[in-house]
Amino acid sequence: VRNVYKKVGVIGVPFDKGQTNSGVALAPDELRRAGVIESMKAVGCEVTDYGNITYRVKEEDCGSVSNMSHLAHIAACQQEVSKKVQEIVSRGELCVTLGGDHTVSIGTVDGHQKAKGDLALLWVDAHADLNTNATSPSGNVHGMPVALLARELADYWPYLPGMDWQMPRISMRNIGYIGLRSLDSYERLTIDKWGVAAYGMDEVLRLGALEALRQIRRRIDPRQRRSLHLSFDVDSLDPLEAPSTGTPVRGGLSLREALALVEEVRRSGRLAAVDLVEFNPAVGDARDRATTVEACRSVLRAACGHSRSGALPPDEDLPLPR
Ligand code: HAR
Ligand code: MN
Ligand code: MN
Repeated sequence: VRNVYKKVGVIGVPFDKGQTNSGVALAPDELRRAGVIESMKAVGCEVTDYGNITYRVKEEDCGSVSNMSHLAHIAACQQEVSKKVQEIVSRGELCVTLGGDHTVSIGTVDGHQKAKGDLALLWVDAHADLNTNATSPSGNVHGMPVALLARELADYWPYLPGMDWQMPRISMRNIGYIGLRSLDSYERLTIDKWGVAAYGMDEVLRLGALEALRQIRRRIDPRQRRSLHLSFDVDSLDPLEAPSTGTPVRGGLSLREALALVEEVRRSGRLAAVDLVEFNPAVGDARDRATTVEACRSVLRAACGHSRSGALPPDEDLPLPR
């Protein structure tokens, strides 16, 4: 299992129009500057950095939709993200996407789905990101990606100009949440109505993170055969561990819990795509930024197969020390 996805393809998506804080678009280059690509290589993976996604807004797609900010930019950017992720996953590489705000997962999940068909989506987040434009308290699209991806919610959306490439193809049955602690009332209603495998911080405390994950995986992928998509919002972590993010909520996952989760998902051998989103280098001071970068680095290393309990060297015949 350790050798599955030895090849890793990284893209950056410097996209910040799903929310209102500037700075989250700086994250991919900030993470590169901090050497996270080298850290992933040090785990033993062959890592290709495909650079940052660029896009152009098409005039004809500029129709606006109420309570949904910057739709034309989101539609154009996420279409490019989807194409690139589809290409990387099809090549058999673990696709690592450095966001950007959480709207980038509209593109990454779509691209992964187009490459692999049936997938199971694990959404690690303080928030459920399950609003439609009709229920969102903010109009910020980073609070809506799951609602755009879910098949069961397709009828709750108006026509979205520019989004024809995107099809809501994932069932609520195959979506699991862990780390939740800030839900809007319609998000709660949606989770209850469809019986979504949604585990908040209360369940993490009651069951333990690993038991919560085991239950989620049994529910979203009962036959253990789906391709796994890990969408990791850094605000799932406690703000003490990841202070540089736009909508921090106290009482979150410890890095210890998050790494155990990511290591366990990786061990499944079916992890094909990872999103790391909502790191905002402009929030907080230099020390906050450094703390958050280190948290991101360790999450990415775990996704690439790093084990905190140590691993055999790749060739397995190191000479004994004399
Ligand atoms: N639920 C709120 C909204 O829809 C807040 C969403 C906030 N942010 C995120 N998402 N970082 O994970 O506006
Ligand atoms: Mn999110
Ligand atoms: Mn969040």
